[in-house]
Amino acid sequence: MERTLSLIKPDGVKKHLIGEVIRRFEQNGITIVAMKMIHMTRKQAEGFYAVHKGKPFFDSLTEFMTSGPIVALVLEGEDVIATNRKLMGATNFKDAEEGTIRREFATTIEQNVVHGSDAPETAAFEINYFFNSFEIIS
Ligand code: IDP
Ligand code: MG
Repeated sequence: MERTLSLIKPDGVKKHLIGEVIRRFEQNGITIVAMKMIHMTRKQAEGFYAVHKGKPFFDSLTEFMTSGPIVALVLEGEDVIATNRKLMGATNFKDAEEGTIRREFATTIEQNVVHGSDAPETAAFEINYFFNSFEIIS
């Protein structure tokens, strides 16, 4: 069993895609073990995306991620990190496979509806960033 962090980004929440995204997780055998809605501060967004500090899109990305509420979820399942990334599709929706969340709903490379951890180490850091142990169902 593996866990990963998913975020429904401000564009996804604004477009009323919370249910659609969660439906895709559940229909693909993924179990939700934690969930909350939050509106991040700039500091919180900068800390979350610290690996991207210095990149040309960093300021715009952290501004976007604080432009409205997000939904944070901890997903659990076998190979859930890879399964979630597959359901999300490529970062740039134009490169994303047909039928993926980003291909269907993203509007720009930045406003791509969902975040998903990309490896076990980043999943551990990112889950911890949003949830304490009492908030995750075991
Ligand atoms: P990922 O979300 O598919 O893991 P990352 O490379 O980790 O992609 O980038 C994090 C987020 O930063 C992306 O989801 C997207 O919102 C934004 N982003 C990535 N590359 C660009 C870019 O070239 N221009 C604008 N925004 C970008
Ligand atoms: Mg990433």
